[in-house]
Amino acid sequence: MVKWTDEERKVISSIFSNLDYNDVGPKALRRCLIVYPWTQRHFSSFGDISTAAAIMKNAKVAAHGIKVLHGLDRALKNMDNIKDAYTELSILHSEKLHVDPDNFRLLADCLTIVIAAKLGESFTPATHTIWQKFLNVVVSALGKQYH
Ligand code: HNI
Repeated sequence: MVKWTDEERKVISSIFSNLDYNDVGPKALRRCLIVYPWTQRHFSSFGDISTAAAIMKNAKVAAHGIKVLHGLDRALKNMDNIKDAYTELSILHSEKLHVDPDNFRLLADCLTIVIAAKLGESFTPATHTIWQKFLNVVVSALGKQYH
């Protein structure tokens, strides 16, 4: 089981309490789809995502970005058992959606970039280290049901 210090818990809670899901979620998913275009294959039912401009104004992409970001709430609420908290989502992404688990890291990195841009200097290397640990645990949990 992953151990968290009080400081780590504090920093992660503080990032979430200041998180504007409706802004950060869409920005992170758009960036992922544009920077790593192979991830677009999973979103063919979302309408026009054929160009960066189309992705930027696609309402379904924006809505899904918010949904995915809320997918991290379950990690925040289950800090001491993140692995089990993602069993269902891991099975969904593996068996139904067939998302390559390498892509979880790519989206996680896009999320970090968006959050870093928003927080500016307060996203210090120390904060980044803690945030990265949190995302690594989530990414690993999401990949757990792949076999
Ligand atoms: Ni993901 C659906 C969370 C990464 C493709 N995804 C979800 C849902 C959540 C979620 C929550 C909604 C499930 C439900 O309706 O029951 N996804 C997450 C999280 C991450 C992630 C927390 C990583 C941090 N998903 C990815 C990646 C891809 C992806 C990297 C593809 C590249 N996800 C999908 C697709 C769906 C999805 C596709 C279904 C979309 C739909 O509505 O048709």
